[in-house]
Amino acid sequence: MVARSKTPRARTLRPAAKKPAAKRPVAKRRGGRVRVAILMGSASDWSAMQAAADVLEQLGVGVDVRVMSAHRTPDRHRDFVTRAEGRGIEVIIAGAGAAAHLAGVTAALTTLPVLGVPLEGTPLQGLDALLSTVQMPGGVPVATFAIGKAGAKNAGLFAAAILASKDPEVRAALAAFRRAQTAAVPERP
Ligand code: RP5
Repeated sequence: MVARSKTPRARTLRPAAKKPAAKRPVAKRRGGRVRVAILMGSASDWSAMQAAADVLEQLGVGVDVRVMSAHRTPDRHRDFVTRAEGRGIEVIIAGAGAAAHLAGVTAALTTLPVLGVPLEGTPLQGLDALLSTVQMPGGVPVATFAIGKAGAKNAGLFAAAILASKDPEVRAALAAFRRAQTAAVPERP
C-alpha cells in the first residue's frame, strides 16, 4: 500500500503517509523502478495526466511525476530534463495546454523519447495545444498523442511499449493489459 497524493509529485514507491485519508487518498499501486517521467506544465493538468501515471503503475512501471513549465519554471525544467537520463529515466511524457511548448522544449534538451500530450482547458479546447505539440520542425521529434485523458493514457501505454522492446516483464504486463481489455468488451450492449 502506498500513498497517492492529489497533487502531482515524485511518485516513487514509498510507505503510506500517516495523514487523514480525506486529504491524502491511499490507493493500491504497483510500481517498479522509476523509468518514466511524467511532466506537466501546471498542477491543473493533473486531472488528465493522472491517466498516464495510473496505467504505467498498473503495468508495474515506476513513474516520477512533476509539475514544471517551460516558461514559468524554465530552470526547474532544464535541471530536471538534463539530469533525467542519468537518473535512469528512459522515456519522458510531457503534457501541457494552450501554447504547449513543454514537450518540444523537453525534446530539445534530451535525446530520450519524448511523448507529448496536448491538453484542453482553453477556449480552443486543446486544438491550440495539439498543434503546438505536433508541429515540431524537423530535427527534434515529439511523438504526439490525442488531446486530454485518452492521450495521456495512450502515452503511458506507448512508454510501456518502448520499455517492452527490451524488457520481457513489461512486455508480458502489456500483453496481459490488452487481453483484459479485450475480455472486458461485451458481445452485446
Ligand atoms: C500550460 O498552461 C499548462 O500546461 C496548462 O495546461 C495551461 C494553464 O495553466 P494554469 O494557468 O492552469 O496554471 O502552461
